[in-house]
Amino acid sequence: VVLEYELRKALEKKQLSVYFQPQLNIQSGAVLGMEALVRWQHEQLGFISPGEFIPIAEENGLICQIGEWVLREVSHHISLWQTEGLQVPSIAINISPREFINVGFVNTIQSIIKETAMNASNFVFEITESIGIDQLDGVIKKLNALKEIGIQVAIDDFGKGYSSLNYLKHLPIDILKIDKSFIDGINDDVNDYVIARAMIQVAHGMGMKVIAEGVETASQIEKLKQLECDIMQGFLISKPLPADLAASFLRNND
Ligand code: G
Ligand code: G
Ligand code: MN
Ligand code: NA
Repeated sequence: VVLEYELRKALEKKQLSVYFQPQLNIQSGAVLGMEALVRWQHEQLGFISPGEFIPIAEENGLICQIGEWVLREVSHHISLWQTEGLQVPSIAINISPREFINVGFVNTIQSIIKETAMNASNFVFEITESIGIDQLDGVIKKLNALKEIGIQVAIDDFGKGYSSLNYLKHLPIDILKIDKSFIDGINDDVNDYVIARAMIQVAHGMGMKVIAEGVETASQIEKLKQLECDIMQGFLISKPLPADLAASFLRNND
């Protein structure tokens, strides 16, 4: 109740910020991307987790304004970093179903990209299985429109929800992100291992790249290397970083 009001204020008063979590090539360690993750520092309440406020924003529709703000903010940082001479990898942005289903979604994205003079190939949009399998035709059309602009599409938290393989079969997806729950058990739980292996095989067979989410141990990296997973992301490599530290990360890994 209060949070909704506070969140509106936070957007106006610029109390939100974007953090960036690096995504590395598993074999070479090169930085291939970073995921943008929104953060909220409240004056009195302190840090409020996106796990808490994103669902509220999805419910009251504020997520659409947050999403536009995140895209502008990310664009701003990309410009700055490029000016500093940094090699900026693609930046992944989480898109909620509520944003995606908006009639004007693609147009809004297109005009922000134009207005901020960005190259669309700087962006990967992460969608989840909850995007709506019942309106598959509409989803496909929109994803194709995004891809025509030059934006890549990743399917996030893969394996956690429903209709997973049906999504892969029908949607124009470039990157599959294996949900952290499978990575957690990849060394100790044979089911997690076998499922992760199958997901990587299926994705590669369909020409997709694979990102392992939530990598926390060196032995997970070893397993993922064996399975020829492409990209890793997780606390072992780096937690999500504020923009200045993300820039340092890019500089140090150049
Ligand atoms: O950063 P953290 O792992 O705590 O994020 C929690 C959840 O909030 C994740 O599901 C993540 O996808 C979501 N999230 C973080 N930033 C954004 C954002 O900018 N937009 C949307 N729609 N979701 C986000
Ligand atoms: O739903 P989505 O995959 O977008 O959420 C990403 C969330 O996962 C972010 O909130 C991020 O902080 C969190 N995250 C990223 N790497 C790790 C990790 O290695 N361990 C844990 N516990 N969380 C992680
Ligand atoms: Mn994500
Ligand atoms: Na995820």
